[in-house]
Amino acid sequence: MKFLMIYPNKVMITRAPLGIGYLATYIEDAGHEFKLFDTTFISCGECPSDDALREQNLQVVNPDFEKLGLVEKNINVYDALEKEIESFQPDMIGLSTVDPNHNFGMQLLRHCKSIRPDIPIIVGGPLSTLVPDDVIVEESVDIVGRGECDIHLAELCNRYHDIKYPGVKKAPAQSKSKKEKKNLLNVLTPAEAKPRKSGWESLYDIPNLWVKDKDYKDNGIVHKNKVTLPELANGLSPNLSIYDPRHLLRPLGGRMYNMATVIWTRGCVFRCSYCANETFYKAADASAKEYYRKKDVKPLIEELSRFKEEFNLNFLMFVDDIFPLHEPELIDEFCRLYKKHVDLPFSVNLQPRLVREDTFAMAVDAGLRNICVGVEAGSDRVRRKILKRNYRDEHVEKVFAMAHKHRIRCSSFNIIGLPDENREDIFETIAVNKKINPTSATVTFFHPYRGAPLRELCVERGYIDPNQGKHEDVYRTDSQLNMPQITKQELKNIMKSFQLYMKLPEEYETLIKMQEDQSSFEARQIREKILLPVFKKIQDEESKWDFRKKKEWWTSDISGREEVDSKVKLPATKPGDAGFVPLPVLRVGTKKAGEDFKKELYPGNESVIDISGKSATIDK
Ligand code: B12
Ligand code: SF4
Repeated sequence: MKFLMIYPNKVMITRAPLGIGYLATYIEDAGHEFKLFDTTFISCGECPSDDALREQNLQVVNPDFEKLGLVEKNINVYDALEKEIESFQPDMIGLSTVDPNHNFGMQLLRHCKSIRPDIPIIVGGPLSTLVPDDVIVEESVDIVGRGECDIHLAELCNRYHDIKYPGVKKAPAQSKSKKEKKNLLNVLTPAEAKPRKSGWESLYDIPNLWVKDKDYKDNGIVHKNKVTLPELANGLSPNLSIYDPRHLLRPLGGRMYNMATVIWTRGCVFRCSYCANETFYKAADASAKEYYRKKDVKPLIEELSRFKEEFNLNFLMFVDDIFPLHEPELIDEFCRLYKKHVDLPFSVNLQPRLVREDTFAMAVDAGLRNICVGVEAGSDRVRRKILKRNYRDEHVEKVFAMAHKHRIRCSSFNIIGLPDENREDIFETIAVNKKINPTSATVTFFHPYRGAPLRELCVERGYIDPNQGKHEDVYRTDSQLNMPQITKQELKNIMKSFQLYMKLPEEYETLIKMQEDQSSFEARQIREKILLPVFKKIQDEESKWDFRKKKEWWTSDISGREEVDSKVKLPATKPGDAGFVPLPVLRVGTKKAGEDFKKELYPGNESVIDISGKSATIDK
């Protein structure tokens, strides 16, 4: 049978989602046809792209996306979907959603149902796992998939094939090795082996699925099955060839890479309150420990080296919630094989508590060149009490010190606008970032996505409406919380200035504060004419990382060495201290300081700026 999967990516967020990739593999492996309808490169609304939003908040420097074809096509997405259905003639339609794209996904499904009411529809993905009741009530939805459905969606296709094409043999399964096939069969539960009912009723007992009764409209019955966890050790690889190759074109530090997002482990042992992790493992009735699973190293390496060849990759981005640096033996095996068979620079996500010096050094030796670390909040109170993240500043500082020592790129991840967080708390986050000196700091607004325990607190305190449904693009653009201690506008202002506070020397603080509220002409002038030019100089330094070239160039050189060997000139990289390129020391409030500013920051028309006392004024 033919399965059409919809990926309703409304804001152009590139990177191929692995979940859909795995489902494609297992469906094809079971002998069915899989097609993806991906809206990433179709214009679906007014929201700017994710990368554009990050650039607006000074968090990254983007290459020219348009030149590289990374643009949204101006066509009607509903017409495009209709055409796809007409030409592919699917037997079943699937949709994969997370909270912010769920509403849009549902609009697409309603359209599908209106033109082809005969095609059954299944919705899955993180949102369906977290809040299945919110999904099953939708009229256009027939089945909800919960948890990791690698095996069970394929099983649904098998059974639906038998309903729709009784007696017709489906194409043979495509698993390449016997071992893989055995693995596929092993995961099927005894429930699947018992004698089945016929017709739609034969779908009622598939693990992980909630299936509407054939008489649902009259009796409202939903057949709910338990969520099981697939065994990962020898699992199949995701099919990335279903994606538009532009998903692999990713910027890092201002340069473009042919980069695949890949994953070694699934799950996480922590239970931070703003994250869906705890709700995920509870849905599967598992402990955090059981939920954290890994693929065996050998099949993982085979997968990565195959991807490298197939997609001509020059960088790998591991998206594991926590890369297993805390398991030395495993890392040792991984690093040895990775160096030999993959040999590409790579990036990982780390939890500060789990980082060890020895495994960190091994990973750097194998090609680790970028780390992403959740700092989230600088205030100990906010971090521990609100976010339920139990580590101290020292843990964070240690990880970034390791990155600097090994001269690799490092990003901090930060959230502002958390429940009960005030202005002072946010400035503690800025202070920690100043101290750890990351190459780049990603900052987002807290958003209480459905399924995160912290959402309940927001509802309880009246910070959000319990039925709040507008989730699109909020996490980069706006806070959605109405809190007494800080306004949405102030949060927006701080977001716009976070990078300036963090990267410019303290002497600039008065000026930065003066321009936080950008509603006046003066404030805009200070930002554009004084602060941004200085900031750009610092940011340019970050764009000089180049992992695409010779291996020797993968690490930075903070001592300013110009060459690796006599024939090859290195770009002048100083990323290890990228956040703090020496700037002229300014003494705000003195005549000398005013002159310094004029010369350094506003060459050509020095008369426009007058700095006196603690405040600066700009002549119009
Ligand atoms: C990697 C990742 C990303 C990457 C995706 C790139 C990539 N190549 O995968 C990037 C950075 C782009 C990303 C972006 C976002 N992410 Co994200 N991301 C993750 C992360 C860390 C891992 C996802 C993953 O690969 N899991 C492994 C695969 C195998 O699992 P899976 O994707 O869930 O797929 C399985 C099941 O869900 C199911 N399934 C999936 N689709 C379908 C469809 C059907 C029909 C069926 C039956 C089953 C099914 O079967 C799959 C195979 O087992 C998760 C955290 C997590 N633990 O899941 C957050 C997570 C999914 N992200 C989240 C969010 C909020 C976002 C953003 C909205 C953030 C933002 N505002 O920008 C965007 C949305 C992007 C988009 N348009 O979809 C939230 C979702 C919470 C929620 N309540 O919905 C999560 C859960 C993290 C969290 N904070 O809790 N993300
Ligand atoms: S460490 Fe990361 S993935 Fe794990 S629970 Fe916390 S936020 Fe979620």
